[in-house]
Amino acid sequence: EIKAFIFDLDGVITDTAEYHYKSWQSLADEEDLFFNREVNEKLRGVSRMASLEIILDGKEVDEDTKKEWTDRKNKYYQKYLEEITKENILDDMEAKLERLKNEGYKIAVGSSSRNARKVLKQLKIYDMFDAISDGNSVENAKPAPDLFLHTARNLGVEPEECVVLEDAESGVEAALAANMKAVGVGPEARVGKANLVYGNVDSIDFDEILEKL
Ligand code: G16
Ligand code: MG
Repeated sequence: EIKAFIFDLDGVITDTAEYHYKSWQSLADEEDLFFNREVNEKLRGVSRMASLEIILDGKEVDEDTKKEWTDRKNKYYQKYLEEITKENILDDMEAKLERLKNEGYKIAVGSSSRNARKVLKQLKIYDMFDAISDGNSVENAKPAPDLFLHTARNLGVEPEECVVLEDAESGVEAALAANMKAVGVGPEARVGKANLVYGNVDSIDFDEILEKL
């Protein structure tokens, strides 16, 4: 029996990927690192430091420099976050969240981002959620199941009673590793391991999810 829905943030509720992209691009330009949209695509759902490692692609940099670079990227990113408003909620996601709440389901956010709470406040939906887990909540990032298990514990439900909505391969893997049902948002090549896949946020059908999972 499904009792809760756990939503990824970037790529499911809102599209902050573009701001992450621009922020990494600024850093890469300043530090002469190879970066483009194709590399950015690999950073979907990946934590901040792991993202830098993907960009570095084996290039050796000392820890202090890595820390300075990720801090600087985050400073750029946080500037973009100031611009975010309700308009940045994807499609009719807010109506969908409200409907689930009204039907008695618990709703939560499970995001890799350490800025997730700030983003939710900017979107003016922070208070809707029964639990919020972010990049500060657990040590092991997606694809480890820890973040979603932490969320289920906070909601007071069993992992088997949770449905996770994710746009990243690492997030789908994390949900399945947590013994939860996974709904993928995006192309099969990326989220095809999920129990149910929708091409985009707009086509997510909660009646179908409740019927099939
Ligand atoms: C998001 C993004 C990732 C980003 C990560 C960490 O994950 O998809 O690209 O690297 O958060 O963000 P921050 O630097 O703000 O801690 P999610 O899980 O919400 O899709
Ligand atoms: Mg995501």
